[in-house]
Amino acid sequence: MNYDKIDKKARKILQENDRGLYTVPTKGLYPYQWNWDSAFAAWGFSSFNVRRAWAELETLFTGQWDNGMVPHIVFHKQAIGYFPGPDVWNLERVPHTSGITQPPIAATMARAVYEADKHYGRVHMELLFGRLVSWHRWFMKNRIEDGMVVITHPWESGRDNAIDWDDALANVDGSNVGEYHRRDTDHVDPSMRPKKEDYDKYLALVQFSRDAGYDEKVIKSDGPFRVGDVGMTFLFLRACRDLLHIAVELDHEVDEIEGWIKILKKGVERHWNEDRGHYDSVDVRTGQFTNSLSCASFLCWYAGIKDDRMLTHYDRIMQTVDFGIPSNDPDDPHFNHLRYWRGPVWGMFNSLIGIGLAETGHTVHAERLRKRTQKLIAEHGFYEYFSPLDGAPAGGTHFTWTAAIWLTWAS
Ligand code: 9YW
Repeated sequence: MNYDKIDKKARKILQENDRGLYTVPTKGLYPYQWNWDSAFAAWGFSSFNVRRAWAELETLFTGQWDNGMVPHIVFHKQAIGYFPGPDVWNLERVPHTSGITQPPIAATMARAVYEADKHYGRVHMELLFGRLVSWHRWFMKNRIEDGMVVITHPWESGRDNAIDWDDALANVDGSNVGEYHRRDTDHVDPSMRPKKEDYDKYLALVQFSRDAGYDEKVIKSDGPFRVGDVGMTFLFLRACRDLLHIAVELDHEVDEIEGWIKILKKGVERHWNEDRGHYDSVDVRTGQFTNSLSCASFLCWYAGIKDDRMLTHYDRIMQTVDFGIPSNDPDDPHFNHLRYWRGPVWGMFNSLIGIGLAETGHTVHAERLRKRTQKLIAEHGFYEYFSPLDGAPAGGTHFTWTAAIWLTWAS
């Protein structure tokens, strides 16, 4: 296999999805700037154009709210083909944004971009640092319960229709959202996307937050969906550690960030589901575990938790499928190998799990995961996700984050 050719293709995908100062996840299906996709894009750009990598992150933060929140989508300019657009979120600010957040991996990726060229990056890192701190402070103030990061919409997790949310969504009434035209299924096979009843609930949650004026206090007291997301907690803990590292490097105060890390480490303990023997999400409205073993549970190592108990599940799952790590345990009766976050394997998720494995000393596991991901992409292309059973490509094509992780990790 000629990897030079694939490297070139990956760079070309980033360039094709580049809208000047931000990158779309893929053209057609996702025509705006998505939060964590952009952080991956910046990481990818840092392998050949550090200047462009900083622009990506800086443009993302033009969407930051006054309260520190960085939204999951920034609608820089009007585009067709995606629903729900800015009119549904109905926010006055410019640039228009959505009203929820997404996994806060920007600090982690900013650190990687900075380390790619410290001389060039110093001033950019200084400028972004304060913005990163205020986003993290927003999380600590509004979204931490028992040390866990609480999501108020499945979209915030980045794993929209994960099995983890099924029980909690039973409390959301999607029957009154009115008529709407979904656009995702115009682009992609509907059997690979969330179902209509899921979308009804996603919209009901958007309408709830919008009607509450996006007031976090009201969302906390009355919100119908509030789940301590194990993936968010691990990613945020990781991001806080990276932010701490940056703070030390730039000679900033560290006490506040160290305090956050302490709280989040307690949250990690709360995520441990003793009955099932794995990290799990928690419905904070009921106090119940979601009893779902997803790819997010394997982010423990990426968060710096040296916990070998998860290796037993990891090895079992990797023996069950040809291409890991599936977004959900294949032994779960709700597993579906092609339906989005209910089974498919995502290259970008593998990169995070693989880095975590390597950093905690599981180098054989890490290398195997990297090689399998490499094979998937090299043989099939830069797809959004793949079947873990036979590697069949699925979802959108020419995907930014799949190209980004090829350049930085998989190749
Ligand atoms: C949506 C863009 C986004 C990702 C999410 C993924 C999906 C759909 O696509 O969300 O309509 O926002 O679940 O993680 O950021 O790639």
